[in-house]
Amino acid sequence: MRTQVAIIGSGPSGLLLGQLLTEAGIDNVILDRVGKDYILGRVRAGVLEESTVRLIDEAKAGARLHAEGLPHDGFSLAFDGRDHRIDLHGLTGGRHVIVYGQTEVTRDLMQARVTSGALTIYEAADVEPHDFGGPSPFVTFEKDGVTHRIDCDFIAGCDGFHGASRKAVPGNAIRTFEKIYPFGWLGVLCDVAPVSHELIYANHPRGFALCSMRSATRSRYYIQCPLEERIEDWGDHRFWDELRRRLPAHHAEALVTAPSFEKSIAPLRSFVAEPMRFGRLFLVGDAAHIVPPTGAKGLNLAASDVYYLFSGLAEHYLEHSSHGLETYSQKALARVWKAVRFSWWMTTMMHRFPETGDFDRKIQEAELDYLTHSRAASTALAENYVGLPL
Ligand code: RFL
Ligand code: PHB
Repeated sequence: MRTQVAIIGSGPSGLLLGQLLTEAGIDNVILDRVGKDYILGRVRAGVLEESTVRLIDEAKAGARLHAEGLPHDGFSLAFDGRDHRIDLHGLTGGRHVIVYGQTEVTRDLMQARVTSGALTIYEAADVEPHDFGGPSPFVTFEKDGVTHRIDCDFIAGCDGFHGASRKAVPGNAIRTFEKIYPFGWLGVLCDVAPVSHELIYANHPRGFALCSMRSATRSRYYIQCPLEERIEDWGDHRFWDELRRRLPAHHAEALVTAPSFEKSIAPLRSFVAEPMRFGRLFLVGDAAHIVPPTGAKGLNLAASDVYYLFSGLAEHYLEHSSHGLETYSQKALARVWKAVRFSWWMTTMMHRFPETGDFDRKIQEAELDYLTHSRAASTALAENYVGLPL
């Protein structure tokens, strides 16, 4: 088999890139290790920047997002028992974010791909990129006991943090940077109206909590927990009790609960691999970088990588210029590091660190006080949250 761009991974970055390429008339094939239902069963991000929405529109997959997504003009930072609203709209000259789940983005992109007739191969085992240092790369995989080969011009490694693409790069060609946080997030999903119409990020002596949502009738709640916690030990009652304790009293009283139908613990990590291009192999999204979810940047960064790579590929095929592909890694990493910094900063400011002494705690209090009382500081937070320019 032959295609122009072989895409490894059918998460949001692989699907978005595939749809943009298909719309531009550039042939592509997507391969994923798992099946469609498994991918749609993963519950992840929920906040989209406007530039991510524009790209989904360009991929002709934005209709449901515009009908059902919830525009948010602000959110609350809760500490000392009170809400401190960050007015995203007022501080950024009218910008906002859209709350719409990653699962739904993925579903819409999958549907657009089916409509366009482009090929996706699910349950492809042992996917491996080859010869990307030279002019004729190819990808091999196993399907139904048979080994297959796809020859291509370029390979896009959109296969997440644990994927095969980054692992295929020789160790001496790549540099990685990592920070592991000493806690995780325990998250639940349930069908009940959200406690507030805006997101609440709470810093409390018992730990961080986040009240988010997927729609007017579906809530997503998280609490900071030690990494060694076991999900079996967290019945719904214990979760709701702990969440209430971490919220300002008026929210705790207003919280309506329902049985959760998804519950999981995610570790928090910052990670960047440099560069993001190795000859004809390009790393995209979580394959190249991970941010802790506190800044809601993971999915949005995946989308901005896709924007730079798609622009480079379109320039290559339609304008016969290699400039965009040559500068991909540099452009993507400049935006990645700013989001890594923002996510690290939000995480540091909002969580309780087990080893923190009195001095660090006082600094955290001063930071929150400054942030919520200085327009300049609030503006810096708001412009990063709605998304820096591409
Ligand atoms: P994905 O979504 O991980 O998709 C990668 C796809 O590649 C496939 N794959 C392979 N295919 C072939 N061969 C292999 N060897 C393969 N290995 C993997 C996988 O099956 C999968 O389909 O990466 P992508 O597309 O770059 O998208 C990135 C986003 O998913 C990610 O940044 C966010 O979801 C991060 N993230 C969150 N971000 C937020 O902004 N807010 C959140 O609340 C939030 N929660 C989360 C998250 C990520 C999580 N992970 C990765 C465990 C919660 C979790 C649990
Ligand atoms: C979510 O709704 O899952 C969510 C929202 C905001 C975040 C992280 C996760 O910062």
